[in-house]
Amino acid sequence: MSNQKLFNVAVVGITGAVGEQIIRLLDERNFPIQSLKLLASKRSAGKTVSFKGQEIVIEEATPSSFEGVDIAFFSAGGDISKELVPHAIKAGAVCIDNTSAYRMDPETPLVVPEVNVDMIKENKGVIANPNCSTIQMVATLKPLYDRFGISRIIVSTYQAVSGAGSRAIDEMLRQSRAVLDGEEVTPDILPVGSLPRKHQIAFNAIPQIDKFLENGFTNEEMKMINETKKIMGDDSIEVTATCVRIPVTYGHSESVYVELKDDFDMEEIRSLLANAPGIVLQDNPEEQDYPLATDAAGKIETFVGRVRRDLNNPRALNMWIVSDNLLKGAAWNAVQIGEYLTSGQK
Ligand code: NAP
Ligand code: 3JM
Repeated sequence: MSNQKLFNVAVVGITGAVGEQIIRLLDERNFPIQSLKLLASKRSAGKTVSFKGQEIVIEEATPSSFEGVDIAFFSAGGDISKELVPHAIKAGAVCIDNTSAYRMDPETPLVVPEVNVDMIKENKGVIANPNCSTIQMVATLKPLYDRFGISRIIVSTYQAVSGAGSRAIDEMLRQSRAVLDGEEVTPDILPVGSLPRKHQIAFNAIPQIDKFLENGFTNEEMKMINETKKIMGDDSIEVTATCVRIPVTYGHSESVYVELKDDFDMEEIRSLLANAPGIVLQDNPEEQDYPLATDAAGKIETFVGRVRRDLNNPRALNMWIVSDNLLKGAAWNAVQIGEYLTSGQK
């Protein structure tokens, strides 16, 4: 008999693409659960989800859902987090929020455990999980930052449709079948569910993720820019991003150009990446071996390859970073934070 303390856990957004992965990881990792409350919208209330051989009935998430809850995972969109996180905190829960609602709040730690695990203990009831594209990039660049410093990052992303939720996965599959069958395609969700203009994702690349801001960048691009500085704790890093949706189901890929502050040799760069926690160096061009979304899907690690010195700037590198956006990019990073809380390492 283990005498590990057990926790009352709630998951808000359990029927979603992220929520589904959170519960799978809680099961696989044997998260120390005393009781598990599964929450979603009114639409899902009454449906059941099986967890460790038990059928758990989904309840509607309301302000009074959090009585007795110790740890609450939120992935039901920013508005739900803004509404319900304060109630969960009041009820005594620590919230791990997957949405952008609290990420840039100066009082809220924004945590990637491989980068800034110490920030977890600074929480005042909510810990924010960064954007998926940011997480895999900062986790990979952290050892290079610590050793050489980083002055600039230029990133272009190739993002999977699952990042836009389960309905976007269905839409890509439906459109792909329609194109192959020579039928007309009627876009319904992408690029942004809440905006009226839609574009075909099947056999296409859409240079818009989230809405446009006045500066010409999209909100997703600004998340990468602002969150990278906050997580690294360094506002001096110059970051620019172009975020693109492509017809891949799971796994975001990123082409990253990074300027370091000091001279480096490639052997040391490779060794730093190969030994970084949570990172797999997969870089054997002679065997045409490099990270692929199809290989990274379903894995919790982040994969980096195509690592090469820039031809114009000898202090800069180019690389290709791939990770499962629903795992390290969302559910795994959140459950990892939960594991720090439950292990008392906070
Ligand atoms: P999704 O597949 O569309 O699922 C949305 C979930 O939210 C469903 O469980 C849905 O429940 C629930 N929901 C919707 N309205 C609700 C309401 N009024 N009250 C309670 N629950 C409600 O989306 P997803 O991809 O899982 O993403 C969910 C959220 O997680 C996103 O909106 C985003 O904020 C965040 N996210 C974060 C990352 C990251 O990188 N950290 C990545 C992806 C997403 P019903 O089935 O009952 O409608
Ligand atoms: C990924 O409805 C919403 O507020 C969710 C929008 C969203 C986000 C977000 O801003 O929280 C969809 C997909 C994210 C994210 O991780 O930033």
